[in-house]
Amino acid sequence: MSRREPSSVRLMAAVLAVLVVVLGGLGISVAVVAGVADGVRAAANRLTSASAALPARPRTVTEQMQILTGTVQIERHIVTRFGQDFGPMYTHPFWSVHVGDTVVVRITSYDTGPAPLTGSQVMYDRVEGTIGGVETVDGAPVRTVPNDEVAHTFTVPGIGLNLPIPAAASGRTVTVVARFVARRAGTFVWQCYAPCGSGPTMMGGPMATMGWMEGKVQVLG
Ligand SMILES: [Cu+2]
Repeated sequence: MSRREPSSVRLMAAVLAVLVVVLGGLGISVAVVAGVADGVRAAANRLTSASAALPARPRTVTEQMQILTGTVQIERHIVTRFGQDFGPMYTHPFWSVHVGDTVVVRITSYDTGPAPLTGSQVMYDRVEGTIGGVETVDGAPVRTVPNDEVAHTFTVPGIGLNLPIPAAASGRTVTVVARFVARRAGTFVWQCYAPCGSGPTMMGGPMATMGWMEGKVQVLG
């Protein structure tokens, strides 16, 4: 008996040691498998949230505006907007795009009266900030519009975009089309820099009224 006890103790110790090693190994394996599973789940979550934040882009969007003048043309807007005869005015003065969008701006003007740029605003007869540095006027690409033919501008200083809009020929419309890429998120005021309004400087009335010769472009991130 005196020799048996130590040997059985040794045996039990050995069994215990084996059990500890096996169970320990199992534990590590379980932990490793759980860790890997967690990692895979986290990666999958990251992928899901990343793809949720990124709808199919880049995309091309078109924003259409009109420049209306006179009571007849703006009549349908008077009731819904300001209740007074107040032209000229841009339609669709507030619009939103996304960062990365290629934006096609299409402006059709009914205004036949030029409003030449004066003083420091003469520089707004140049096309700025568009793809290729051009706009088309009734389909013909141009980089500038002669100052004495400018009737309005569509200018977004915060984006560096400037589109001079020439006066339409009598009884006609003129259509300006340009493309730009929205690169920075934010809300940017646009305005017309041609003195097409009222008052001594022709910068009053619609020129000073949000929704007429000024509005906002929102670029969503
Ligand atoms: Cu104007």
